[in-house]
Amino acid sequence: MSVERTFIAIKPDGVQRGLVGTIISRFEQKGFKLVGLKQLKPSRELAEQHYDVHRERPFFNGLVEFITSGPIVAIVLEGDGVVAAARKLIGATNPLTAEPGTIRGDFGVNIGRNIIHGSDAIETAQREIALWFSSEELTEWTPTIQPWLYE
Ligand code: DAT
Ligand code: MG
Repeated sequence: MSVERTFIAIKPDGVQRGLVGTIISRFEQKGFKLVGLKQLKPSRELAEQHYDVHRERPFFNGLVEFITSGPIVAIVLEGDGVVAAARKLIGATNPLTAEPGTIRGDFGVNIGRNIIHGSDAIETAQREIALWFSSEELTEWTPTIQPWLYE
């Protein structure tokens, strides 16, 4: 059985626009297991660490301002291939070019307000999960539908 996990964050625009339930539903309906879920207003330090790879980019300060501007919903999902599959459900970085049917494609119009974050690789996911969650905040559990999701 897989223990692949990814880190998802519903950004302040997604929370303010009332998209939390809709977005969580998409991952649940796909068949991914929720193992971590919390709402928080991130500190500047946490946001800067999360986006450390973009520190030298011109949009970095605006991005950190935005992410720290209000509550976000932090999520850990588990399942086979969940890192790449969640990125696919999320869609391209720019919501204007993201395919319809994806979260960004269906709900966004601007790259600076693209609703949701998802880890881009397994190693990135491990780093981000450790940054946002303590191990006690993650729940090990077996959904009763598991035999209907995995052979
Ligand atoms: P993704 O979130 O799809 O992994 P990324 O890691 O390249 O995209 O960038 C992180 C976030 O930074 C992205 O979700 C939105 C913001 N961003 C990226 N490129 C940008 C740009 N050219 N202008 C403004 N914001 C940008
Ligand atoms: Mg990224």
